[in-house]
Amino acid sequence: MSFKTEIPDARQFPRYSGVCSFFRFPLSPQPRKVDWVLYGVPFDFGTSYRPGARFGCRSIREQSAYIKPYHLFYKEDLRERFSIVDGGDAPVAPYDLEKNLSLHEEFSSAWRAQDAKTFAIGGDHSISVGNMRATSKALGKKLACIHFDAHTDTVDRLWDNAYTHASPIRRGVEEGWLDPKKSVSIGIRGPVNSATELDWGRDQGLEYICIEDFREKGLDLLRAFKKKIGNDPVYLTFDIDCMDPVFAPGTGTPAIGGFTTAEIISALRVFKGIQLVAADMVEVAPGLDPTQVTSLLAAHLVFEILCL
Ligand SMILES: [Mn+2]
Repeated sequence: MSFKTEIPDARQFPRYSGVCSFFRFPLSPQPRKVDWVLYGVPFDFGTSYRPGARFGCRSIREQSAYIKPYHLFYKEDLRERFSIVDGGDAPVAPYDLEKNLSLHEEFSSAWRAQDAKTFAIGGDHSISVGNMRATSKALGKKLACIHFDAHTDTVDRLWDNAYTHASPIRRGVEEGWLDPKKSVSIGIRGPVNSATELDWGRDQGLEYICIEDFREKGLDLLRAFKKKIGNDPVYLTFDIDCMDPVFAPGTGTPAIGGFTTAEIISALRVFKGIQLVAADMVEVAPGLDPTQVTSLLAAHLVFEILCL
């Protein structure tokens, strides 16, 4: 740990005061040697249905102000385990999906060059490929992938675009950043466009834990996958629409019958101890949720993921 992560004392500086950063961690627009950098990617031009995820990172920053650093269940303090900063927002290229990914990759790579683990907070799901590229290139190997989502995200093209929010898993595998035989998509559910929805992924060796599998066999399926990936470096990508819209209404493509808050916390905790090297939280569209509970949940889940 290169420096001590300082958070303003909430008894002196109330949580609602000051300039907003993720979890009130120090802001550091310049890459530096830290264990983790959290940064925003305010981009949603990869959205196919209801837009608004470009405002996700700002809203998650705001809601994260209330999250305290000590994990009661793991008995660990984030500040003592890691040096963490808020790296600000990656530059974005509105209207240009591919250029946006290049800018994101460059931003993420600058942090990886300082040996920082990179946590991207979107934005829509198209942004993930930028962080996958930077991480896999920096480590010189393919990454195992834990993907929470209602959707497979293996669509080849939407209106001739290859880099939309419906295709990050497909591009990640095709471009060689993800190892499909060490990848799982958790929370998948219908209705879908056709009977062949899962075929491309299965042909690559990708594992699917549909919500019905989870309901029937529970956490054992996740434990088995954890065993399979062992000590491999892992990319965790979390699409908030894996949650039931009752718990996370603020997202562009909601799907009923998803995880409850209690279920997702248990599911994530199965993965305690994995070799997590990078992550993202995507598809929070705060304008669709006047209560902001979606952003509050996303902020808590970022905390849970960091504590893995
Ligand atoms: Mn997705």
